[in-house]
Amino acid sequence: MNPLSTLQQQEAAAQFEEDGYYIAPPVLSPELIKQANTHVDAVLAGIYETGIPPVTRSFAPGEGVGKLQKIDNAHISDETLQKVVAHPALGEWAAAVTGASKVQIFATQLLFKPPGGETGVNIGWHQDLEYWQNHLQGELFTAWLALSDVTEEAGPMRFIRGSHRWGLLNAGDFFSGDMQAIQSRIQDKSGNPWDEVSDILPPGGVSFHHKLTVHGSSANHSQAPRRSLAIHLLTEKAGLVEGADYRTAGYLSDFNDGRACPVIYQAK
Ligand SMILES: O=C(O)CCC(=O)C(=O)O
Repeated sequence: MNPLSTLQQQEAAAQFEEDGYYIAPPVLSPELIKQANTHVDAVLAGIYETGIPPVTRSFAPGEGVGKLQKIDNAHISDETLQKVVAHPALGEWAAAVTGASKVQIFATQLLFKPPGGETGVNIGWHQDLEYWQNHLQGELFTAWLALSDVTEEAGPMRFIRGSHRWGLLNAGDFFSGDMQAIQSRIQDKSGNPWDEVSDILPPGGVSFHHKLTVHGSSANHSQAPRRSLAIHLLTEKAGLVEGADYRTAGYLSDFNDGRACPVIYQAK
């Protein structure tokens, strides 16, 4: 990939700061995405190339058909997924949106949203920091990489523009099916208008969102599964909450392990 121009970097950083998200041009090649999907299928089926199982998964292989499959740190189980999440092009954009000199992965989630159905396939409105606040602090954010065509019909992630300025509300719930109830709870707490933006991405496209940006997604009404990797990142301005024991912290428990948490950008 060509290095990003100063203008591209400035535009990305400005939008991230203003809106709490940034939708980048496609970053990964169709060939790599095709390969990645073959390896996603293997991990879903419980075939772990490295011999290391993912840190957690919502359903055992073969179970949870028709439900949202969430596999935490699938990249430790598979060399191709490792290559994808640590791709230097993602690192370049991640550094551009934050202005960071170092960007490192601290966890990933493989999300497989099957088509159809109204329950068990959405992701409730939430702020990511709700799930990290006991263990991590500072500059934390997420790269969300599309592995399939994420159209409006496919149940794309939706951001609430500007919500990264609302503070930590602790009113969300990733696992709730009742989007309307959570929206009301968040709006009651924040008192701000609700401006939804769909994160429409082609395969290989990536978006970035701030740790406080409210986001969620509805059911997949397209014909194909919605496939993605949420790659959670920290910069040189972030670290562990003092005294926090990350080893018992579910999907954060691989924190600082070399394979699970590669550095994907380092300024020269
Ligand atoms: O995949 C989605 O719709 C939401 C994912 C998410 O919550 C995240 O990337 O932080």
